[in-house]
Amino acid sequence: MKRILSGIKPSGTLTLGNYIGAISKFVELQKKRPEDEFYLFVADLHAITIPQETALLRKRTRDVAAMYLAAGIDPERTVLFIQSEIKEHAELGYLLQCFTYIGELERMTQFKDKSKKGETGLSSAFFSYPALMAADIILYDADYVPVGEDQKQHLELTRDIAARFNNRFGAFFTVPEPLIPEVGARIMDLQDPTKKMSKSEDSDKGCITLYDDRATIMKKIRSAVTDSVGIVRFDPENQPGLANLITIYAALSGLSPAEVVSKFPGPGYAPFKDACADLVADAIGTLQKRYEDVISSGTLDAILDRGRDVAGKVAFKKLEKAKQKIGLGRKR
Ligand code: AQP
Repeated sequence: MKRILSGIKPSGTLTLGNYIGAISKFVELQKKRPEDEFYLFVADLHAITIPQETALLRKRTRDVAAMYLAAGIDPERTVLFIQSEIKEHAELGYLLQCFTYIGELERMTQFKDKSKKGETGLSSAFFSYPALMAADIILYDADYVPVGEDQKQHLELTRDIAARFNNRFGAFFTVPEPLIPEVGARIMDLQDPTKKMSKSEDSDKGCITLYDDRATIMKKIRSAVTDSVGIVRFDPENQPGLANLITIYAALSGLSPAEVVSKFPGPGYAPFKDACADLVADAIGTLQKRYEDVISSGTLDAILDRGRDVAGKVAFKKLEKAKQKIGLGRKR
């Protein structure tokens, strides 16, 4: 039996990128692997590395949990919890900072991107957050971590930190492996296909959120930036905007990009864009209905309480042992 773990930070409104690259893949994995254990958390401690508004953060935290359920995770087979409700994450995060080099953190793309943009007032937690992310994962000895492409580098650092700890104190943490989807690992902004679709960016037109209505989705996809070639081809290098839409279509339909292309012999992009918009609007519409059902069912808190209790016990034991290995406190 393997343990599979993933998380999303409630740092903005969930996007189609989060759904395709992470949430839907987690659900698929759970269906495909009935023998495995699934841990899923809302990474609210990560969200506050950038300033958040109190009430909005609380709402988004519940929303992420509800959206996972709406997407079809099985609450009976998932330990679903909120990161900040298990204090061991922060404590192990600190301990792992002591096993992480400043140079490694400086090389993280997310940090470099923000620094390059000349953003000032970045918190030290934003800098050190990959160590907390490592803690989130190895605290539970997760074997596999399904994530989108943008998290690959953080996963590699997690593996290095776990291996470093193990080299020093003997085999203790499981060294996790990332699971990155073949299709949809990096959904791009519809207005700027060189940029990832992100929940915390102010790109309203380029970003489809999981709360957009049908008309908004149709409009955003119809006005997505493409090119003047006029032939539906999957060519990410020369037709990046179109390739992004084909990827979205492929991910939601289960077809390969080549199969999607063969459905639209052209000329022009309008029929393809309309079909893509319909597919996205249907998928998000279904998700929204199920989200309403989850919220009105009133079961969310009980599921999160159970998740907290189960994850809390595992986390407590692992952290205690880690502290003993390091030599902290008195020997027990
Ligand atoms: N555009 C994307 N395409 C595919 N997958 C994506 N993910 C994020 N954006 C895309 C995946 O969704 C999960 C969410 O991870 P996160 O919330 O911890 O942070 P993130 O990766 O930084 O996501 P965002 O949406 O870009 O958030 P902000 O704007 O707050 O930084 C991960 O598995 C991620 O790979």
